[in-house]
Amino acid sequence: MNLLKQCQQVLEQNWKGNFTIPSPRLYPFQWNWDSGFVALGNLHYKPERSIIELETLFSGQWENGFLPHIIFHNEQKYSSYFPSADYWNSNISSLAPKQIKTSGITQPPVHGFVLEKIFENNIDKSRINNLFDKIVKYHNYLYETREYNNTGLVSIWHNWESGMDNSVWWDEILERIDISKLENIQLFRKDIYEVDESNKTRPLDLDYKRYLFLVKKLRGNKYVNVEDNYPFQVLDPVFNSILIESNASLIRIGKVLGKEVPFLQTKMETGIKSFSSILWNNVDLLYYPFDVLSQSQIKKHCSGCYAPIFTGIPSTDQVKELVRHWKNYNDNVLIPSCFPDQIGFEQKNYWRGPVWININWMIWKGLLQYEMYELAEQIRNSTINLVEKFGVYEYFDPFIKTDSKTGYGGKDFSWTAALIIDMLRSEKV
Ligand code: 2M8
Repeated sequence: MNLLKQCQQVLEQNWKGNFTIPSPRLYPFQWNWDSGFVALGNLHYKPERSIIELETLFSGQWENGFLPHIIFHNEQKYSSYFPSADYWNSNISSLAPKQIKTSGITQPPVHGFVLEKIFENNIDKSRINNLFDKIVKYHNYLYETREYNNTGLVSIWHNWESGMDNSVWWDEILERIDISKLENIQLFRKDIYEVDESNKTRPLDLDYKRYLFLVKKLRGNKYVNVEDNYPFQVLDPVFNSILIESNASLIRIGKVLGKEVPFLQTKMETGIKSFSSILWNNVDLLYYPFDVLSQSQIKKHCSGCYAPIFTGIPSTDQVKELVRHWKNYNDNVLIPSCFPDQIGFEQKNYWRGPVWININWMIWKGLLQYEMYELAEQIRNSTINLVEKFGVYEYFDPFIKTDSKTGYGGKDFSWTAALIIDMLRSEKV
């Protein structure tokens, strides 16, 4: 079967009537940024599903605009995921929807730029209008609740909010949580039974204990705020690049719909400046996350260092510097989640080394904006070849030349399928 058909089949199989699960059994509910990427893939062959995907996702939006990272549709039917809906206990907040259970943390806000793509496909204007309002409300929440010191940059409060769960970026912060002082956190992990070699490809129990410690703290505050000394407060360049990209889309859509969003415009302009002053490192010539508690950058070379390219934030000179970094390392062109010379790098372990399709898709898109067509095309081809050769996996070995198994994690992974469809269907420039 050709790759396009194979990817379409994955999206078909994971479609649940009004939303798409990321992967069977391993992730049996609706995930926030996954749904955005899936909507982009569906636009190429089932465009109606793209808008339904977002509408269903926003059925989980809270009254204050917050958009959870998991919406537990039909939670009684699926028990193959931990932490479960009951663990999150979103009902603890009066702001959470009554009809459906959700988590209490969010994920990178991809929905604005996805909506713009849907809009370009001429899908029902009143439905676009509705979604537009909901996404604006979500961005307002982010700036009103998460903005750091009027910088136009927002904080994430959990490593799961980054979407790059066990990235080496978060190691030091998580290690500050003294687990010997934790009361016994019970783990009912399910993920480890759903993937091969889980001891090498998924986070450890100890990691999960720390993740749940943070969840407990957040739950204690009904997920609405954090104390000043709450340990995980980070200005993540990936999350913030995506936020700014989505803002720009909302501003453009708003102009056509006759709905101006000056608040988002101002925040976006301020945020772009703060990328230079807070997240750019002038010595290493990379973007890094900023840890609010220690007031310092997290200086580790990861795929996220390049995310601002997606949003057109760096100057052309900065992009050239950025590109030089990863090309020095990798003749396969694709960007690994962590570079092999970094402390904590692990070849097979999730966000600690493997190649992920969504981040490479973002860089591909970004390079096109900078008219770096040749490199962009190399990324597109390498990404397509990788999936063609090894399958529609969740993540891939960064040493592509190894003979052994190269795709890891969930099989039939939706965003891999969706973004490959998008790459296959995009005209070569
Ligand atoms: C992974 O994260 C979830 C928690 O949200 C997990 O490990 O259980 C991440 O790769 C995240 O980015 C992704 O959205 C999610 C579903 O694909 O899986």
